[in-house]
Amino acid sequence: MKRALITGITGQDGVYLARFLLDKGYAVYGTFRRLSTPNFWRLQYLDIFDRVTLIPADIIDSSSIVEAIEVSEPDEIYHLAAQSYVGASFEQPVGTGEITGLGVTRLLEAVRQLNPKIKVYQASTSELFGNSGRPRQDEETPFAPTSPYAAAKLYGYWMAKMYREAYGLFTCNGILFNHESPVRGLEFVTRKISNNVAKIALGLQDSFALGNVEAKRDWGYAPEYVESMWLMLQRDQPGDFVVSTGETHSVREFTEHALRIAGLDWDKHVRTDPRFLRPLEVNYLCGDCARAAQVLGWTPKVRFAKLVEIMVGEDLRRWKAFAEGERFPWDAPSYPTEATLLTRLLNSDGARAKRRELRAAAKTWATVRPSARTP
Ligand code: NAP
Ligand code: G4F
Repeated sequence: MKRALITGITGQDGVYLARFLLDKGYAVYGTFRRLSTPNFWRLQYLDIFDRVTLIPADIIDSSSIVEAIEVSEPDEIYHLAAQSYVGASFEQPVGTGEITGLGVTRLLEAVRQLNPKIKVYQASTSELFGNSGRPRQDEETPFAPTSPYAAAKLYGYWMAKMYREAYGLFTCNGILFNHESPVRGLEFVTRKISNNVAKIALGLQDSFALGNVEAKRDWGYAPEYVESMWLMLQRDQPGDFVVSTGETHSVREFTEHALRIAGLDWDKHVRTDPRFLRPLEVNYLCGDCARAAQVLGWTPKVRFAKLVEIMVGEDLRRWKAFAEGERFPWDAPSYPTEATLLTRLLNSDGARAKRRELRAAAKTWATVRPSARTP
């Protein structure tokens, strides 16, 4: 039985990759950070919490990485742990460098010293390209990072490549474009939109605010993207691969489609607020994944419109189910804004009437949202 260690198993990609590897028959180990409040909701949501072995480790602490490798004895390591939010990297540039950048070197050094035969996947990103000016970005496009996050990831990218060339380690950089899902963090724009549209559709809120709605991204579906990580490590030769859909859409288009699904109108419900603008912006990303298609046999299946439908459908279902008394693993109740809304909703005098209203609204949504619960 093959053994895999996933750093950052509690994140979006971590849980989908863990499920994928379990289905392939792997023994899956994953690192988690000690937090004052545990953060295992995604593992529970996919119903795999009991099927993985969790090891406490912080990527800024070399000794804990060594321990994680010694305990798990992996054939493959998927290094996903990072401070992954670009916006926060402007507020915490040093911390982002420590975790997202130097963390890669800590991991590679541990592999080099403990067992250089372990294959390593490094979570690189389309943010490396910055504002390249090219209509499509591929493995040959020059890098031009425009955030502390992207600069830290560029350092990680080069270290992975350097350890491959200098020490013969099997390291692969997956240059993944944005990929989303119902377990995406609420701070990222796609989930922020799907969550707010769901609340508005169910009459719980009037409007919400966004930053730069003209920014364009190449958005894919996370459960598909984790397969490309595994495919990279199954080859005889290590390499670097762009993974993308080849389609680009603006934040405005994503929002418009989400509103359309719920029968809502932009002018009534969406504002822009300069508080959500970044000091520097990546305006346009669109990937060319021809190499991944040719060498790995990987191609995307879920396209833009379907992705928006999956995300809006699942957030609508969650708000409705919670209001009706169902309890399930979900991040929203941990956020003060959302928790306040939920508490008010459940405790108000008109709660019963509201629940009746929600049930009626939900019947309408049942006809427009995706039929299956598709996490
Ligand atoms: P995510 O949901 O933010 O997950 C990040 C993971 O890293 C979480 O498990 C988090 O743990 C962990 N982590 C953060 N700081 C850590 C530390 N100091 N020590 C140990 N673990 C730490 O990110 P994601 O979307 O799954 O992305 C996975 C990786 O791919 C990241 O490296 C990201 O930068 C990269 N990437 C993502 C995309 C995308 O579109 N999603 C695209 C390209 C590249 P907690 O749960 O405790 O916070
Ligand atoms: O959803 P975002 O925060 O993702 P971003 O910055 O593209 O980064 C994500 O994808 C990268 C791959 O390219 C990953 F490496 C990274 O870890 C992360 O997963 O923002 C997307 C776009 C940006 O242009 C942002 O300025 O949406 C714009 N935006 C407009 N209004 C907003 C908002 N972003 C957020 N988070 N919140 C807004 O209100």
